[in-house]
Amino acid sequence: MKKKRLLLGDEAIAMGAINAGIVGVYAYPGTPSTEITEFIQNSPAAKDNNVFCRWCTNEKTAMEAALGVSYVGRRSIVCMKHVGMNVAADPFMNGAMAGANGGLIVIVADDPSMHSSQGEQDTRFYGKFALVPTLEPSNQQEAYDMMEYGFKLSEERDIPVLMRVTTRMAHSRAVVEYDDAIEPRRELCNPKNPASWILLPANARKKYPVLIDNYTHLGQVACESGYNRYFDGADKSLGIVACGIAYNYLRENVGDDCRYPVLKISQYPLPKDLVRRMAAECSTILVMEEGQPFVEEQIQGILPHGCTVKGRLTGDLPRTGELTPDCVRASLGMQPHETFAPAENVVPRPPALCQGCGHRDLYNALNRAMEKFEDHKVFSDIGCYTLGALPPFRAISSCIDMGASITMAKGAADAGLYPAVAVIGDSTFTHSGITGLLDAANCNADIVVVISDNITTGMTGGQNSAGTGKLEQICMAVGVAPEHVRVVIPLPKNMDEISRVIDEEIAYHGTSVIISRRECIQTAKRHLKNK
Ligand SMILES: Cc1ncc(C[n+]2csc(CCOP(=O)(O)OP(=O)(O)O)c2C)c(N)n1
Repeated sequence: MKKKRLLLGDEAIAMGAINAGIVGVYAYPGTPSTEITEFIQNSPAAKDNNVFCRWCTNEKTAMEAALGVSYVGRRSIVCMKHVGMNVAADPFMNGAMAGANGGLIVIVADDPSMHSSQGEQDTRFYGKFALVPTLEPSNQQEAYDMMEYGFKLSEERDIPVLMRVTTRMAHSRAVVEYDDAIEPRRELCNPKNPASWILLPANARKKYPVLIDNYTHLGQVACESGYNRYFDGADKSLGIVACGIAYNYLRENVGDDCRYPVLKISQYPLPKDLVRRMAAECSTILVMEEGQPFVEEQIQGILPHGCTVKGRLTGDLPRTGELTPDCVRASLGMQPHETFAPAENVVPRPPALCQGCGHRDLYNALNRAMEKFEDHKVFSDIGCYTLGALPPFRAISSCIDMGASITMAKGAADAGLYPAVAVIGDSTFTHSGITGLLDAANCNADIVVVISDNITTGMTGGQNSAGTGKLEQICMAVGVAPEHVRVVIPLPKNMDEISRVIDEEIAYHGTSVIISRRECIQTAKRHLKNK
C-alpha cells in the first residue's frame, strides 16, 4: 500500500534501500551522508529484517564488504561523503571491473561550498572514470524511487551503480510516497562470470573491453531512462540542461511551463542523443549543474559548430560553491527575489570546541610543552580537534586528509624536524592512522603521536568509534614499545602531568604514543540522560 512521509533526501534513500531488500548498509560517517545509515540503524523494519548496519572502520572496508554481499548475490548499499570516495576508490574502480551479482549501489554525498569538508569534489567524475552508471536524483521522491531502479540496473547490467547527491538533496525534506512492503531477499547464488571476480591480468584484459562496451550501451539506457527527460519549449533561443537538484531549482523559478526547451538529466553516462536534439534546436545551451562543469565540458565536446554552451565555465553560473535557486534565476536573466540583509547585531560566530571538551585540555598542555621549541610544528588531522587551529589555541599546523597527521610527522622527522608531533582523533586513527603508525614504528621514527580519544566519532554526531577499548593494544601490536604508549586524562587539574608526559616523550628519540582519553561531553551527556 502507498503511504506518504516527509523525508530528508538521505532518509528517502535509506527507506528505498530497506524496501528493496538490502542485507546491509556499509558506511563510514561523513556529512552530508551520515543520516542514510542512521535512518537504517533506527528503522524497526530494518531491524526486523536483520539488515546489517554497524559503522565500518573506513570507506574502503565498507566498499569491500558490499562487494562481498554482491558476489554472493544479495543487495546492499555503501554510503560515504565525497572525500570518502578517495579512500574507497581502489575497491570502487576494481569492483566495476569485477561486476555485480547482487545489486550494489554506492551512494556518495558531495559537499559543494565545503560546509564541512576540506575540498569540493564532484563524484560524477568517478562514475565516468570507473565506467559505471551514475544516478543523480533531482528530488527526494526520485532518490527513493531510484533505489529499486538502481538495484535492477546493477543486476541486469552486472555492474555497481553510483548515486551522487549533494548537500541540499541530502539534507532537505520533501513528501515522499513509498510502498510499505519490503522485497524478499534474493537467494544466495554464484556470479554469472566468476572469472571476472579474479582480476588476474589475463581475466582483467578480457573484462575491460566488456566494461567499455557496457558503458556505451548504458549511454543508450540513459537516453531512454525515465529519469532523463526532454521537455519542449516554444522559445528556441536557449536550451537548458538541468542536472540533479538544479532541475528542482529551475522548476522552482519557472514552474512547469518553461518557455525554453529543457533537458533534465538524472542519469549518466551523458544522454548524448538528447543533447544533440537540443543542439539541433537551440543555438545556445545553458548547463545548470551542482559541482564541477562535468556536463558542460562534455557537451562542448559533442556540439556542432556555431552552438554556444554556457554554464559555470563561462561565469553564467558561479564557478564554485553550491547552486541556489537564486543563482539559477539570475542565470536566466530573471529579477532577483527580494532578500533581507542580516540585522546589524548579528555577528558571525566562528566554530569552537565545546566548553568542557577534553581536546581543550590536551591543547592547553600541548601548547605548554611545545612553546619551548621555536617555530614548532604540530601535524594534525580531521575531527573536532581540528578546531585547535583556531584561537585561543592555535595549536596545529596542518589538516589534509584522514590519517595524514602521523605520516606527515614521520616525513617531517625523516627530513630533520624535531620535535615532530602528530595529533589525531580516535576514529581517525583507526580509519587511516594505524598503517602510518606501523610505518613509523617499523623504523622507530622520532615522532610523538597524540591520540585524542574522546571515545566517539565526535565531529559527525557521536557515532561509535571502531577502536574503542583497543587503542593501547593496537599501538603496541604495530610495534610501539609498551613503555612509550602512555595514557593521560585531559582535565585542567592534570595539566602539569600531561605536559610532563609530552616533554618525556619528546625527549625520547623513537616512536611514542600518548593517548589522551576522556569521553566527549556531548555523548557523555546523552549517556547520562539515557541511563
Ligand atoms: C575520508 C573521510 N571520511 C569521513 C570524513 C568525515 N569526518 C571528518 S572528521 C571525522 C571523524 C572524527 O572523529 P575522531 O577522529 O574520533 O575525532 P572527534 O571529532 O571525535 O574529535 C569524520 C568521520 C572525512 N573528512 N574524510
